[in-house]
Amino acid sequence: MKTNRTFSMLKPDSIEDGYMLPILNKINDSGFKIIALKYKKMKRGEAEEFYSIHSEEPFFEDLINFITRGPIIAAVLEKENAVEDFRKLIGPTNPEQAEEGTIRKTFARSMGENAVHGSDSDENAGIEISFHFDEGEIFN
Ligand code: 3AN
Repeated sequence: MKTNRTFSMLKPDSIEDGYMLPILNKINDSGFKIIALKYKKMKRGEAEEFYSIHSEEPFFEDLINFITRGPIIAAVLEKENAVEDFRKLIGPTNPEQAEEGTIRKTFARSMGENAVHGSDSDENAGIEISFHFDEGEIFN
């Protein structure tokens, strides 16, 4: 399997709950190399673009309000099979359905406030990484 990249974002709930470092540790200890990292607050327009796939969903407004209400941590992670392995590590969108040991089971509050984002395909990983980072901000 090839070494590749995925995009992750620690969402405002996990920062508010004091889980920034525990989650970064868990990611590191699970074999992902953190090759880019940024602490930032997303602007409304940025969030609407990032989540444009959900623009017709009934939860869209709540999602945008949530993701822009406080800072996030954006990260680029490198590992063999990064996208799939990271989705396994975080667990499903609804933390109630997540297995013990997954990030969402341990740290998420709810379906809407589920602690962390992980790209769902290599294609989207590429799009999401370049949305948040210039190539010069990525170190590997
Ligand atoms: P994931 O983050 O597991 O890939 P997506 O991309 O389908 O999930 O959804 C993006 C975000 O939108 C989720 N992380 C969650 O915060 C929110 N979301 C998705 N589905 C729902 C839902 N049915 N109700 C409330 N919020 C949702």
